[in-house]
Amino acid sequence: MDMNDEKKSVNENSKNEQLEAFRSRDNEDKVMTTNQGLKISEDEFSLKAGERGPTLMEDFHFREKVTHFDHERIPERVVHARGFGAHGYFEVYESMKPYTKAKFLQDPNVKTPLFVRFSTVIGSRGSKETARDVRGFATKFYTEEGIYDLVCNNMPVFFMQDAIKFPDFVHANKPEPHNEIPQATASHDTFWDWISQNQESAHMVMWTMSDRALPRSFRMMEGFGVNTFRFVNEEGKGHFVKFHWKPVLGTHSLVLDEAEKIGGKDPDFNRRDLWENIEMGNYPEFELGVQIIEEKDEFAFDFDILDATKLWPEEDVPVRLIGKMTLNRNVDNFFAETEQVAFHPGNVVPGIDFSNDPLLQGRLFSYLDTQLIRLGGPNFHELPINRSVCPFHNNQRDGYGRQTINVGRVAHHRNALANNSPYPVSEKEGGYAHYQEKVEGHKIRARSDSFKDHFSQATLFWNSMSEPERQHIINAFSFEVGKVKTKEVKQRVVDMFANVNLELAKAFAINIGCTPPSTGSSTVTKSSPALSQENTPKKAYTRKVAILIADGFDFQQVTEIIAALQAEGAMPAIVSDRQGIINSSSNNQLEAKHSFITDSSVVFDAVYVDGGKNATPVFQMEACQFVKEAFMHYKPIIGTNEGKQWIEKEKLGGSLGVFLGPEENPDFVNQFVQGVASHRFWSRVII
Ligand code: HDD
Repeated sequence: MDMNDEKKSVNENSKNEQLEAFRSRDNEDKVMTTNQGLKISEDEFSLKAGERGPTLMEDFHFREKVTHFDHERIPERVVHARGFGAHGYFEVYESMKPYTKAKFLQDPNVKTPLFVRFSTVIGSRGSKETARDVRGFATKFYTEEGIYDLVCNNMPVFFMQDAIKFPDFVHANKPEPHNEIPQATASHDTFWDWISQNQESAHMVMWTMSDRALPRSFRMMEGFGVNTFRFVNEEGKGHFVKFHWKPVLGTHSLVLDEAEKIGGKDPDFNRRDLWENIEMGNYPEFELGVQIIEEKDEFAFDFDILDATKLWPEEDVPVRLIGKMTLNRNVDNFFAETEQVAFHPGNVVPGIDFSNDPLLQGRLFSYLDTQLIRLGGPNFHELPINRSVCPFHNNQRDGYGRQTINVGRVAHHRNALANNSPYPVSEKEGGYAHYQEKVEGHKIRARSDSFKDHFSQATLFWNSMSEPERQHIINAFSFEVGKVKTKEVKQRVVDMFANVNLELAKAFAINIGCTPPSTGSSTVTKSSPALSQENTPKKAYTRKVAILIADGFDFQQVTEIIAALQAEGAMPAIVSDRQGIINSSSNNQLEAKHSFITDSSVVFDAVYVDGGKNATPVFQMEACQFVKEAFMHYKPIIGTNEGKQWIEKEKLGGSLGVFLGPEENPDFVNQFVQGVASHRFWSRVII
């Protein structure tokens, strides 16, 4: 049979339709059975020898039930254990034919289904989501030519240049092996010992000490393919390419104190945000960007384009936006989809190929290998979430958990018994052909001199930061390295980062009791505005605003402000000293779904306090605390009626981003809504 006979076109719904065949929703009104289909008469008492006697071995139902339970867990991912996934689709804006023959990048009318898993890296499966960490951003495209995995992080560089160092780095970063402390953080001796012995990590450490490591939402992070890949077009011409995801909502972060508190209040903060927004129809969107370098320009830069500790400054190599992904469907079952999904940077389609980046080369081994232990054998491609939507045929057989029943006696290539099927096809007919790059050299364990500048781009990153971003980096070093117990390690970190920027190293050295360095080596003055989050899009859309009201609140004023926020797509949430109905002074009612007991200001982006004529002293105290905390986190605040008086009593009136009215300022609602859209007032003086 010709392969083309069974080629189906892929559309937005192809994956969903395929998954439907595996969904089970038929438990309702059904008799309980064993896994063998036997009807069960009793599910609460095990079979015993006498009412007070021992349980009998022959109780097959008990054994089946408990055995299944005993085996419910699989090993968590060795890195990126905690993650959260969603389904969606991708559309290309215009054909990328000049650069790549990948089919899903040709036709703007085609919607390619996909699945994304966002993750933290170091924490275990149950760890808090707001830890200072890199975030994973892995996308599985179900294309008509097979699966394409784009396995990204939210930072564009990596800790090392060669994958052989990855196990050492992860061992140093994970909780220390003797006592498994600390969880989900790099703030300990082994991590900083490794960093200070591996100076190629300097650039990536600058990113992890920056606001990028504390994303406000998975919906508000960039994604970067990090490694250099290759586009190959129909003519066989190659171009180097780096991939980017740009969130339509812009790139936004939490502040450190907020992130730490949320870690306790709501360890699921990021997944809850993604889940709820998809449920509400606020579908997250990310544009796919590519940076392209011609092969003739491989050596035209002052860094090696195969070095994963280097980015390609966007001002030098512009990011071209070539398409958009929309996430529009939550999973039905976390384990079946998010936990069992298996990514692999080696899952490519014709038109996408690799470079000789030594980090990428190592990744191409690790991902398939890790799935074998994690998912228990070689048949994980048959799991519904991992199945390609285009047909797959080969002579691979058997193994744990095999589901396909391959009919017939032939499982070998080349055969005459089955008309030499399945058979390979030429490149012209869609067969994947590796890019024919000419390589030669001696077998050596060495690294090119072009990989040896470890600090210039770390300084470029520092130079590109706004003043508040720099202060956050100093705070982060002071916190993370401050937790290190070994003095020599701390001092080595200080001395290492003096090579990035002397003022930075001096500032955190003082905070952590080290000797401030007197010399630094960086002469780099270049900056890249694209690296600062100050220059990212900002919107009020989906920002959460706490509305603090007590009994006797001003219904007309409160509903006017709620309507103004909703008009911009912000999400007001009523908070009071109790959940339930709150009565206004005019006997109208609003329902509080949040209380001071269940929530605090850290899980909101802005605060409105109206108060209420019947507010108790305890309400006033709680509301003031709520507002003060939001104030400390530079958030927009608005006050009316009693709320306004409390804000003034706390001496917060007149501060930047605090809006009181209507008497003092008739335009205060409008200004507050604009404030919600600008997110934080960094120039506010915090007393
Ligand atoms: Fe990796 C998982 C991203 C370097 C080895 N990696 C993993 C995931 C992401 C990344 C997003 C989670 C996928 C998921 O949600 O299931 N990794 C990256 C990026 C890197 C990188 C952007 C730098 C360019 N990784 C890297 C190296 C190695 C690995 C150098 C090994 C030599 N990564 C793995 C792994 C994981 C993994 C052990 C753990 C779970 C999994 O693969 O499926 O194979």
